[in-house]
Amino acid sequence: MDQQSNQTNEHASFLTLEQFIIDRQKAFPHSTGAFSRLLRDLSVAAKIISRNIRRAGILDVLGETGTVNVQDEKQKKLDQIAHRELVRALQRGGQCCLIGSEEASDTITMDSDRETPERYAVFFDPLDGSSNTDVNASVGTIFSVYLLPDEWAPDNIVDVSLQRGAEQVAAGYVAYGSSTILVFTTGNGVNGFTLDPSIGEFLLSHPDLRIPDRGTMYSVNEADVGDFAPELRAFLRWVKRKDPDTGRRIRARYIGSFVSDFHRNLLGGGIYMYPSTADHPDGKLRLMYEANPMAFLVEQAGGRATDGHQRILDIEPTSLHQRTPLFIGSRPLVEAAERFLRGEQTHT
Ligand code: AHM
Ligand code: MG
Repeated sequence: MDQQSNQTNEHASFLTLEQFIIDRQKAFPHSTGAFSRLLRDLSVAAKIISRNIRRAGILDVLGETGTVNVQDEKQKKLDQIAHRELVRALQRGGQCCLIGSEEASDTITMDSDRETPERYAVFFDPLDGSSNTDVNASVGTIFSVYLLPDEWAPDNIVDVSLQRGAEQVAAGYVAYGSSTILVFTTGNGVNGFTLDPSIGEFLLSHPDLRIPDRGTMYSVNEADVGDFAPELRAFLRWVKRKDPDTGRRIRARYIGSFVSDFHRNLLGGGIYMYPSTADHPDGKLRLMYEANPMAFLVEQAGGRATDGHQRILDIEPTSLHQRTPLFIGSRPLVEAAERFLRGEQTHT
């Protein structure tokens, strides 16, 4: 085959995200064009954010804005750009009537298409791990989608939008790493799409992702170990033992960018932990737009997510920015962590 036909056929076997959405529309929770359009809007925002990140060093988008967000964290320019692009895409699309973002103190309500029967609420962390952007390490966007219950009305919309993670109709993330990959679930398994920048399309590259049971990596900020509960320290000693079956030790991997750490562990098997610490007594990660979407994804991939005692998806939310301790990844490793935290296991 000559070089030209090789290039022409390069994408022939890959399904685009749009084709996938159309093909699977019937399997989507509410099987409507509105839901498909919402996913497409999110993917368009992801492409724009990806383009900004890829050219960050040559555009004036690195560094801080001089402002802090509601959690008193310094905002990066890219945090604000990512937030703005997601809000714009959802506003343009008209399927979404409420947004909760890490970068906005309150929920944002908007006029959505009054003809549309479904009303979606979307929660997102526009740019997770954004402290990594200035050093060219990978970052990500996390999103979580709910359908508002029938009883919603303009005066109760904020209250009814805070639902348990188990009610999510879709969730996903975009990892801006050595390539840009969008991974999402609608409750029917997990699929990953790699962005081909030359044609501007997400292509199905990781169909039906399953997290391996045998975890080969653990991810935690071990600088905080002095603050960890004794039960968690015991679990860490156990997890680092030589595996009696393989004679091998687990490896430590921690980027400090939840999306990237999660994505790596999803593909290779492992456990990510952000427990409560002295600085973060309730854990650091936020329930509505970090823990819940990743918990939905990991369960759909065969894994598990808890706060150490309770399934993440069962936690009743009380506020938009509430935090939770998080143990997420391969089921056997997360279950072992829970046994230690409950005091049922104390040593190897
Ligand atoms: P962010 O949403 O403000 O970026 O914070 C969340 C990030 C996660 O991506 C990452 O896993 C964690 O904070 C790292 O925190 P630490 O530096 O305490 O280990
Ligand atoms: Mg974050």
